[in-house]
Amino acid sequence: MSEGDKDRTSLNFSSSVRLPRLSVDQYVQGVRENNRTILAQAITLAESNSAVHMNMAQEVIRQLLPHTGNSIRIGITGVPGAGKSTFIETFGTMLCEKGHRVAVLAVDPSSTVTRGSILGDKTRMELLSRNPNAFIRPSATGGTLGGVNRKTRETMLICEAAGYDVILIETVGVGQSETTVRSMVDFFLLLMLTGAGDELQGIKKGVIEIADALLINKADGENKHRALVARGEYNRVLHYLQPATSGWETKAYMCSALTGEGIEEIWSVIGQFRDQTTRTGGFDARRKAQSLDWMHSMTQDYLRATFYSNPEVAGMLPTIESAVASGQLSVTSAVQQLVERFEKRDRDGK
Ligand SMILES: Nc1nc2c(ncn2[C@@H]2O[C@H](COP(=O)(O)OP(=O)(O)O)[C@@H](O)[C@H]2O)c(=O)[nH]1
Ligand SMILES: [Mg+2]
Repeated sequence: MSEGDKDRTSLNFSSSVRLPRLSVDQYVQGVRENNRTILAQAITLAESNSAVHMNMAQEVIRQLLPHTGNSIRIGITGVPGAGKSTFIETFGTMLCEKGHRVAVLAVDPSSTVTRGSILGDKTRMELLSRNPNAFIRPSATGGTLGGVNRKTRETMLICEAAGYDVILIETVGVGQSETTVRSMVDFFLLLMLTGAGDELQGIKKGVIEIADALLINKADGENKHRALVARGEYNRVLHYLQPATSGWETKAYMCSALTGEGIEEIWSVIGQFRDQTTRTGGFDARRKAQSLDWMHSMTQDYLRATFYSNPEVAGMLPTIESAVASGQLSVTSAVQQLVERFEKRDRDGK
């Protein structure tokens, strides 16, 4: 059995929804005391899709809420192989040595079966995963990105209530996951590689636009010179782009996750970011806007699900669809009919 398989087995076991019979108070107290077993169970509770668990989790989170928010939330993205896991190992270990408490979470909507890429990466986070000041949680299985989104946000809050003051959220660059992570963090870090000549390969332009820093990794050995050149090129490109955070200039930096060079620097850049945006009020304003966006997107998810799972709507949908497809019914009339049916059923008392 390989290391990765062992991880998978034990995590699958602990991730099953068989949970101990703890009361809400016991969850809250255990999390507040950073009892790691209870912390992990509280997250599992929040990740569960069972209605009973969800209700209980909401009460736990409600009670933890006054103790959340005291952290810097950092999103980390980059193409596979950019060195995200290696970076988190080096960066996280350094932060623990400085006395911080570091929680590592992952958003990976692609891995509904394997519980996330972080698992296979645990071997790359060997030091960090054994550090008593670090807590590593593989990505939630949510099915949809919306589900993963909710679970990751709630996991983040639970970790903050347990006293973790640096939250690192890793995401693989697939689909919308970068935008999702951007919407839940204070600082968004894009890890990059120097390609042989084509520096912009593999990275979607939109991702550069939502980053607060570009970090060219693997600036070691023969690659160091190329990294220097790339840093200059990116800085020129960035000069023409609107920064992701107003009042903050997005710049390119370089580091080696392997040797640790440049790792201190990026932490001090994040510190400057925090000081600067706190002074201008941008830090708190973004967090408030993120909470409101989250509320609205959860409301939309809820309404969409309620609408389409409504038996009356579901029943008439195929007919309406074919009428629209064949041009017999206008889209506006179709929507009107569907919504009327939905609302009528609502009025009739379900
Ligand atoms: N030379 C060098 N190799 C690195 C560095 N960071 C990561 N790597 C290597 O790059 C490969 C991919 O790293 P990994 O952390 O798994 O990337 P991820 O897919 O983004 O999580 C591994 O073989 C690492 O050892 C670095 O700073 N310098
Ligand atoms: Mg990785």
